[in-house]
Amino acid sequence: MNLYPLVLAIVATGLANTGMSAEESSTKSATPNIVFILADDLGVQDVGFMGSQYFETPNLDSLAEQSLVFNQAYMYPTCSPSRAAILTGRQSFRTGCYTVPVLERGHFEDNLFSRWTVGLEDPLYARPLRDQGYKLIHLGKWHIVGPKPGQESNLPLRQKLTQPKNGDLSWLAAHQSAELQQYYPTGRGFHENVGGTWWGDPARGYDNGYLAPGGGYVAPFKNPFIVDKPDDEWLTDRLTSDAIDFMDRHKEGPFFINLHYYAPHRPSVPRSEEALAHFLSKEGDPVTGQGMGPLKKKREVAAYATMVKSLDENVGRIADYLDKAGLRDNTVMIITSDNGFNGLQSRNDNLRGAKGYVYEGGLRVPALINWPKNVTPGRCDEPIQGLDLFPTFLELAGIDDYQEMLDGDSLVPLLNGEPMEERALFWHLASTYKNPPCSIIRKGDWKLIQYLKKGNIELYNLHADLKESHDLAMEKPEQAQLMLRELVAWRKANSVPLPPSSVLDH
Ligand SMILES: [Ca+2]
Repeated sequence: MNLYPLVLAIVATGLANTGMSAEESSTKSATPNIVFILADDLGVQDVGFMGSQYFETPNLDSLAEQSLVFNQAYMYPTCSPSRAAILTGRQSFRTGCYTVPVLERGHFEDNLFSRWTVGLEDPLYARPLRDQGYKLIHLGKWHIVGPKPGQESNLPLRQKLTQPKNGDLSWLAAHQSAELQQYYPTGRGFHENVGGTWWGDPARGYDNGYLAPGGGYVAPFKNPFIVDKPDDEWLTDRLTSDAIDFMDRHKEGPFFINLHYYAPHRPSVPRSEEALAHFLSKEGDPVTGQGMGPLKKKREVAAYATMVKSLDENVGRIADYLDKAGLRDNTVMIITSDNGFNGLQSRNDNLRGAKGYVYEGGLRVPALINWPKNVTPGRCDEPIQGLDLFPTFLELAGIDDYQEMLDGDSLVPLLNGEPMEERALFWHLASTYKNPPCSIIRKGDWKLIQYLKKGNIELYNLHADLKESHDLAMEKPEQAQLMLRELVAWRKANSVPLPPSSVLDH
C-alpha cells in the first residue's frame, strides 16, 4: 500500500464545502508540500529526542513525538559526499565526491582525490520535482560546486583541490556567470537560491575566517548570494524567514523547501551572551560527556549548544507557520543532519569516532519524518541512509516514471508501518581524511570495514557492541567472509573504482 489512497480518502472527506470537483482537489492535495531541513554537523545525540541531557531542543522533541524517528539513520562522515549523495541519490563513486576535498591527505597513488563539483550528468531531485509542478527554493549551505570547477576536468585528479583564502572574492564573477550558475541551485532545478555557494561554513566571507567576530552567523553575513536586509541579525533566523516567505508566496502548493542550514557547523558562535551563560552554568551530561571537560572545551560546547537551540527555535517557527497557514496536514517535514558531530563542538561517549571517521560517531545522525495524520508516530530501527531521500521525495510527490539511476530506496513503506525489503547499506570512501581509504557494508547487526590499500578488514556487531570496541574479524571469520563477499560483489557489480596502489582486484 502506498500513501495516496489514504491521502485521497482524507481529501475526499473534506470536499463537501470547497466547491471544487473531486478531481481538481485531489490532484492538488495528493501532492504534499515537502520541507527538508538539513543541519550541518549535528550529531545523533545532540538533540533531546535522541537522549541528550545537555543540549536543549524542545521544539524538535515535541515534533519527534508526533513523527517517525529513525534510530539508525546514516550519512557519509563528512559534508561533501553526504550532500552529493542526498541531492543526486547516487553513491560517492558515481559522483566522485568522497570527502571534503581540502581536508584530504596523502599521495594520489593511494587515493582517488575527491571532486568538489557534482557534474551535470548527475541530476538532482529538484529537476523531477520541478517537472511535477513543485515550486522549489534552496536556502543555506550548497557545497556541491567547487570554487574552481575547471580544475576538476582532468580526472582522476593528481593532486587534491584547493580553495581561495578567506575573504578572497576573486572567484565570484565567474560564479555569477551563466556557465557556473549551471552548478548552482537555480541551474539545477530550484527556482530560488538564498546563500548557497561553494563554501562549507559562513565564515569564509571574512578575511579572518573563523576568528571573525560573528563568524558569518551574525549580520552582516558577507555571503554574496544573500541580499542583506536592514533587520538582519542571525543567519539561521534569516534563512528561516526567507523559507517562510517562500512558503507564504506559494501557499497553493506544492512547494519544496530545501532548508540546509549552515548551523551548527563551526565556528561556534554564541547566539547570545545570555544563552552562552546558561549553557556554561549547566551541568554536563555524564552519559554522553556533552558539556563536560576543561573550560576551553566547555566554552566551545556551550557556544555550540546555543546554535543548536537556535536551530531548534527556527524549526519551531516553521512548524508554527505551517499550523497557522493551515498547511500542516499537507506538508511532510523531514529533518536530519549531513554527518556526525564535530569532536571539537560536541561529544558522545556512547559511540566511537566523530565527524570524519567511519565509525558510528561519524556516520550516525538524528532523523525524523513528520506528516500529521499520514505518518504514525514512533521509532524505527531499520537502518536508513541519505541516499534514500531522493527516492522518498519522488514517491511522496507521486512520481513513478523517473528513469535515472538511483542507489537508495524509498522510505515510504516505513512511513506506512510496513517493513522494507532486507538490504545492505554500503559506503565507499576512496580518499584519506580521518581514516585510510575504505569501503563499508552494514547489514543486520553487522558492520564490516575493508581498507582499500591492503584489503585488511574490521568486523563489528553493532547490536552487542555499538561502540565498536571489539573487532571480531578474527573471532568470527565466517561472518566476516559472508560480509566481505557481499561487499566485494557490490564493488564488482558497480565497477567501483579503487585507488591505484590498492592490492584488491575489485
Ligand atoms: Ca557537515
